[in-house]
Amino acid sequence: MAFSKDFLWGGAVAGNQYEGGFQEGGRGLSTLDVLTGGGYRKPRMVTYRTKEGIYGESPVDSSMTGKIPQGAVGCIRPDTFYPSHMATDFYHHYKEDIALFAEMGFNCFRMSVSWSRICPNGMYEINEEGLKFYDQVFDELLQYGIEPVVTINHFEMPLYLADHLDGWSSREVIDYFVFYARTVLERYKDKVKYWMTFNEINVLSGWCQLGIHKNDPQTLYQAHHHIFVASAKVVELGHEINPDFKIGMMAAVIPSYPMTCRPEDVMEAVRFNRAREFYMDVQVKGYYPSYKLKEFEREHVRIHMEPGDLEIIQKGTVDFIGFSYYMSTVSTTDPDAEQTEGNQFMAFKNPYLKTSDWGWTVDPLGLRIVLSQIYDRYHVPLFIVENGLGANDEIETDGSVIDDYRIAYLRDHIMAMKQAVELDGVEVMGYTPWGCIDIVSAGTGEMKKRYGFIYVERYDDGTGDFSRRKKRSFDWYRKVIASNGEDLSDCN
Ligand code: BGP
Repeated sequence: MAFSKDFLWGGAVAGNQYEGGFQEGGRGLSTLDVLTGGGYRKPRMVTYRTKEGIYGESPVDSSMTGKIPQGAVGCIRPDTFYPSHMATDFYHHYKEDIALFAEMGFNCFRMSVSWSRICPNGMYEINEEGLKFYDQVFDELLQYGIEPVVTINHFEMPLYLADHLDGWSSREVIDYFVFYARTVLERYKDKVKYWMTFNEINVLSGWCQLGIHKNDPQTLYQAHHHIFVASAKVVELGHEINPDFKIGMMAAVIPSYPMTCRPEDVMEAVRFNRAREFYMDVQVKGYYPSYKLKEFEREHVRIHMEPGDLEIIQKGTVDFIGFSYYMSTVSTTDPDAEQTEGNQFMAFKNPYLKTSDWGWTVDPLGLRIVLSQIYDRYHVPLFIVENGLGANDEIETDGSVIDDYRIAYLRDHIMAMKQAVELDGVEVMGYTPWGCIDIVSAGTGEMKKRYGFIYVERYDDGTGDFSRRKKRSFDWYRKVIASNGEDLSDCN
């Protein structure tokens, strides 16, 4: 058998995309609450109000950057639809959803805790009702033997911190974040063992994700430095609270191949891949790598550090690397190379590979390649905490959803993961496909872009009764888990 007996099989979601209940139970507002829906090549919008009281909106690019003018505050407009407000209403459906996950045989479930549900304005006030909600969710999971895998921060920040402190550009936010993290680590120390600090740390940018109003390299990297310090403090603190905690980092892994064997293309791929490796070097090895320090020098980026920051980073290295993997790209110096959509950025088209309906390059072998490369470089356990196919699922006249394309995508990726374990000796802890139940897309704000094994009747015009139905992939994945990844055959 390729996978160990305690291999973690489950699924993954994020608060702002599935939880809903945005104004229930004392929750405060978060930056993502003022993000409208969008669509394929139709940007989501941030809605805001200027100092003069004028409403405005500005587009969020594919990297979810989003900008609002200095002095303006994020605001909800009464005439506008915000998909995350109800999302897929896990807030009221969690018992039903968890029962379905248990039926599939999940032994883990990756979810995030909402900062503004615990600390409504992001500061030192605790909302007991918010804590109780997650108590109930974790208890429900544990009753079925499902381990929660918790992301402490998935792409959002309390609106108050963005509006009043310019988000992560302020050093003070480190203390607020550590306070919030301490609150959840202590509260759930006997219920949750697996944690990740920041989702896809390597792509965080702009107002929606970081609360910053400028997105130039100086502001961005200073904000990231604060996040590194905050994350390292939380890792150390977590290990003090419960030495059995496994606390990981989380990165978006989108490997890039050189388009040709021209050394310039190869160097371009090195540059592209380093943009991600930087975050792993800091959080796993515990230092700022030389190639990044040189880049800072060239770009005139000066990170302001307090005495002790580097020691904090060194001490707070993570126990494992969690990562998302959906696609690969290619690197080229050819300005006319054909582009295609990508996860949070425009990618280049690989002539050897197909793309999904949303333009993302499908590359299962790329998963084996990155698993080997990352493991060789860092020698820590790896956890694939996101992988999946966003597709336009249709309900047939008999009520079924036949998502064979999703089965094929996941089968090929699980096969590649298995080869990495069996043939390359990579230590993989677990696999949690993304959006195991349909949720709102982060990039496009759509419901139409579905990833789940479970279909949720919720649509982009705000209609739908939130009822759940199993797709064909539901039974397939149940069989995969039951056989610990040995039986990947279709259920025909
Ligand atoms: C990752 C994010 C997720 C998720 C996923 C799929 O980058 O961590 O939050 O949404 O991508 O992206 P999308 O929802 O845009 O299809």
